[in-house]
Amino acid sequence: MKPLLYGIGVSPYVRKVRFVLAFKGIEYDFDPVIPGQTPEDYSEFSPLKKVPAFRVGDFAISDSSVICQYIEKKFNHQSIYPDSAEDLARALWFEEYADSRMTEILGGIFFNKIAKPLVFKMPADMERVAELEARLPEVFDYLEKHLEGNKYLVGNSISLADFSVISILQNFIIAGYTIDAEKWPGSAAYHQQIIQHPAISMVLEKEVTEMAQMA
Ligand SMILES: N[C@@H](CCC(=O)N[C@@H](CS)C(=O)NCC(=O)O)C(=O)O
Repeated sequence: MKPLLYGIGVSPYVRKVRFVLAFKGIEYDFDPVIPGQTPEDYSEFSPLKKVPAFRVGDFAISDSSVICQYIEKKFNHQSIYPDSAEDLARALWFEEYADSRMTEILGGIFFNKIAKPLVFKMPADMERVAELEARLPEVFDYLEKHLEGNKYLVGNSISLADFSVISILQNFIIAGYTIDAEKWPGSAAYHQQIIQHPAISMVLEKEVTEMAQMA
């Protein structure tokens, strides 16, 4: 029986798990669950009623970070976690940074410009968008320090750090933005090359198909 991932494609937390599953070559079924409209029994394994949640047989668990660790331990494939203690800590930090500050700023822009009008049928709050746009340098200056001349955020291979950061960056791209290559050349170059990675491009292409089917 294939594992089952619950969630929606545009959630950066769901996308992170999808990158990890694609990277490890794990086939899975996808159960579309919209936050705020979760099925009755959903809170049994996702008590906060958030997406994603993940099931293997009788076992189900929620939270993208927990799910990624579960997948790592459960399936014996190429690791998403760097080997050395320091690089592991760095990768976990980038996951935390993507899930918190990047989601606050980039995800906030996406929520106000795209999700509010499309999903919640409310007008985009452009004042809030402008406030968040003013904070973009905080994020990209920080990423730039780690990316200038580097292919990956941590070490010499792709890791959970990249999957986490690219997940939320993708919502920024969907909201109609690009990374300013004049101000942040390392981040722009990194983004351009890493989205060609098979695990990442496969998931992003799948999302486009799913969105077209929903339209
Ligand atoms: N820490 C959680 C965050 C998940 C999360 O906030 N998901 C959002 C969708 S992007 C959600 O389900 N929100 C619904 C809610 O807050 O009730 C994770 O990493 O999975």
